[in-house]
Order: sequence, then structure tokens, then C-alpha cells
Amino acid sequence: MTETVTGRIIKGVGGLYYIAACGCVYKCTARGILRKKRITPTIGDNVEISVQSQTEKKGTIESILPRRNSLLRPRVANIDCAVITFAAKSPNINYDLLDRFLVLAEFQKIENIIICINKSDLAAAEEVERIYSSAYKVVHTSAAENRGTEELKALLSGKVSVLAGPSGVGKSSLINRLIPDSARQTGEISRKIERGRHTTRQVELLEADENTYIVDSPGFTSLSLEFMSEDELVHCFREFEPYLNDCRFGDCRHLSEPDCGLKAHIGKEIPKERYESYVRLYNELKNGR
Ligand SMILES: Nc1nc2c(ncn2[C@@H]2O[C@H](COP(=O)(O)OP(=O)(O)O)[C@@H](O)[C@H]2O)c(=O)[nH]1
Ligand SMILES: [Mg+2]
Ligand SMILES: [Zn+2]
Repeated sequence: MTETVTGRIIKGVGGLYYIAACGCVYKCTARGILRKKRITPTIGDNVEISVQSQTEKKGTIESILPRRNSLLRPRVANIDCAVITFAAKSPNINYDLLDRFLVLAEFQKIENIIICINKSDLAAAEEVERIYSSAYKVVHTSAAENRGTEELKALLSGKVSVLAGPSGVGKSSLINRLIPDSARQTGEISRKIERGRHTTRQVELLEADENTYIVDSPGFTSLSLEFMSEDELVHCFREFEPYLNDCRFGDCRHLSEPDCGLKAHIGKEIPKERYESYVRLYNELKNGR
């Protein structure tokens, strides 16, 4: 009888999936039935595999367990923690993009959302503290000087985390600090990929320790939220939550309605920048831009 084990897809190369299970890594192909059902195994998926060979660590993916969430860029499922990463300076913080990342992470119901301000050796980023720290954990790091990285590492322990943010803010440099052998882990597959196609970076879960994984991501310069409706937006602003029932009308959009209980808190508990961001994104979604 073949043995069945449950594991997590940590990387995929040319139809072959690497699955971490029971402290080892199995190389598996996907059962044809999954292709027929058009279910593509995704990095981060929890899967059941049948083991063909324990000595060679080979098996077949039999089924994919339900996903808690899934991102498209990078394509990865079951994220526990989103680390929205920007630089204190060079490049300067794009607050519109920061708020879009936060909305996306909230919309995906990612349980832990952290704002990481890297390059803290170059500037202080007090503005970020003022606007976001009441709702989100804000960590200040310097990958260059290896500061704040232990605090960040502790926050990510036991989780699958994705570092998201624009390019040039130091995501890859941070990952090198968090996982000193990440270059080796990445090197292993990029060598194999380099043979054929050109080297778009593969999505993979980099292992920090047995149950801690980090996903690097390409830099985003923009982020469209068109997959959601304007009515869902309000629930993606965490600061608004305590006041949503204070409005006169149950269907208050918190724009220009009278006696809006939420608006009474702007500039107090709700930073005005965050409310302005809500209004801007609301109009963008409503107008279908
Ligand atoms: N001053 C400073 N430079 C950094 C820091 N972290 C990364 N860099 C530099 O910023 C540039 C972009 O870093 P990289 O890790 O490739 O950013 P990514 O595009 O977000 O992955 C590189 O030249 C890094 O050496 C930091 O904490 N401080
Ligand atoms: Mg990078
Ligand atoms: Zn209202």
C-alpha cells in the first residue's frame, strides 16, 4: 500500500513540485486528474501526496486542500503574513501604493499585516509611524546595517510570509539577512531554469526554519484593485472598523452623508491621510478605472 502524507508546495520547476513534508522534501508530479479539473498546484498549497519511493523521496500530488487565500503576483497561496516593505528614502515612500498593498492584504484576509520600513539608516520615517502605527505593526529595518532584522525575524517565526513592495526598497537584501543561505536555496533552482528559458525569478518559499517560510516578490510600481467593488473597500481599512455602526444610515458610504459617525473620527483616531485614501480609491473603483 502506498503511503499518503500531507505537505506544502515550496517550489515548482517545469512540472515538478517540491513538497516539504515530515521534515523532508519530496519531488512530485501532479496527478493528471488535477490538470483535467484545471486546478494548478500553487506554491504554498497544502497537498496530499502518495509516496512512490521513500528512499528517493518521490511521489505524486493526489489532491490540493482548500486555500485560505491566494495572491496573483507573486502567485502563492495560504499566506499567513504580508510584510509590506518600503524604504525610508531612495526610493521615497509612495503612500498611495502602500495603501493599495494594505487593501489587497486585508481583502485577501491575510491574518498578519506588517509594514516594514527598510533603509532606516538613511531617514527616520516618522510620518509612517504617525499614520499607520495605531492599526499596524510598523518595523524599521536596515538590511545594510543589519538592524531591526531580528525583530522582523521574530515576527515571522512559524509563518509563511510574503515580502511585497516596490523594487529597490531592499526586499531581497532583507531576505538575505533573514535567511543567510537564501542565495544558495535560490541558486539551486535558478541553475536548473537557466538552461532553457530566461531567468524570470521563480516563486518559491524560502525556508528560514522548519515552519517559517518567506516569499520574495518582484517589485510593483502600481497595483490595480479592480477585482473588488467599492462597497468592499471600507472593510479593508482597519482603522474604520470600530466606527462603522455609528452612522445615521446603515448603508452610509462615509462620503457626504449627514451624521456620518465615521467622519467624526477623522483627524482623531482615523488619520486624515487614510480617509482621503479611502475616498480616492472608492471613486476609482466606482468609476471603474
Ligand atoms: N542604505 C541602504 N541601502 C539598502 C538597504 N537595503 C538594501 N539597500 C540597497 O538598495 C538596493 C536595492 O536592494 P534590493 O534588495 O535589490 O531591493 P529589492 O528590489 O526590493 O529586492 C541595493 O543597492 C541595496 O544594496 C538598507 O537598509 N540601506
Ligand atoms: Mg529583489
Ligand atoms: Zn458613515
